[in-house]
Amino acid sequence: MSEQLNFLRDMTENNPLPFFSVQPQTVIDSLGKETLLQNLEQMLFIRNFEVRAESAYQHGHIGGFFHSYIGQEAIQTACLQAIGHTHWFITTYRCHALALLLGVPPKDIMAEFFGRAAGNAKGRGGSMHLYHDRLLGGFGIVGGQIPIATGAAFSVKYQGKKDEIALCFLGDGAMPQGTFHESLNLASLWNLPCMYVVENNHWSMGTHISRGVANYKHFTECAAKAYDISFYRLDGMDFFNCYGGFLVAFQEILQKGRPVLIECVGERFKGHSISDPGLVMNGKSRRYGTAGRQTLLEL
Ligand SMILES: Cc1ncc(C[n+]2csc(CCOP(=O)(O)OP(=O)(O)O)c2C)c(N)n1
Ligand SMILES: [Mg+2]
Repeated sequence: MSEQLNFLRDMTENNPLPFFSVQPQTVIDSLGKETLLQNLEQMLFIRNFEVRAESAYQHGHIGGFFHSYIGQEAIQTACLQAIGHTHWFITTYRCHALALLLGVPPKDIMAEFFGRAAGNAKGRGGSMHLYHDRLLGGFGIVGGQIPIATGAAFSVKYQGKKDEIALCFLGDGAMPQGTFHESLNLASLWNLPCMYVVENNHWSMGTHISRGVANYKHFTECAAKAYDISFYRLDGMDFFNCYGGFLVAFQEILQKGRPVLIECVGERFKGHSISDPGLVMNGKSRRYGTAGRQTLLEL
């Protein structure tokens, strides 16, 4: 087994770093059966929607890029359940799930994929650029969304809105970017109500995190420490852990008026995008995400 695959095994199967502690039974008791079933349905809907869209792409009906969120559904579903919709949201090109969760009609997203004028961005944006009342966009430039989220948090604070925050999803590959560091610095200095959520799926396109991020196991936590920001590590494959962690982090932002940095450790089950066959880049036939657990089955 190559060095790279050893790193992968280390991150996914024997991750020694502790997750924020959440008792699943507490989440079950507080949300109740109906709400939990709604969340399960939501995650299944996101997955089926993307499977259908991928099929349309493979039949040549959809052009351009297409980045699937399959495997990571628990993160944004639990987050929205925990913090609600009345905030400012921004994410990467992997934006289909967040758009669906925030209420963009599925037919508007599908029409956008097909390049139709009836699409969410009038057919001009494609799958990476979806918007809604509170969704400031999916972004194609790695790290490009982070300063915009920071600006949204500044605006929320400037307007004196005490129960709103800005929420920024980013990939692990965006952490070495200057935008990440400049944003954390300003958010800390200016006490901005921003939740930065790193969705650490261990890969930036075909580059494993161990080859792109120094001190990769501790980088996120160290960045939080460097900028004096609270840090939470959550299990991105566990709806209950994500829900509990997001809820506590959200309450902390509202109470302290300070940013938090969250790392959700998870996996994408597909390649980087639809044009990536999903094979780890060392020529072996191991696929992304095979060491992972099935969030949907567990819920
Ligand atoms: C500034 C910039 N550099 C490079 C790229 C090419 N690129 C697109 S996605 C990507 C990997 C990003 O990985 P990560 O942030 O971990 O997000 P994930 O795809 O895993 O969700 C790269 C390098 C880009 N879009 N923007
Ligand atoms: Mg990644």
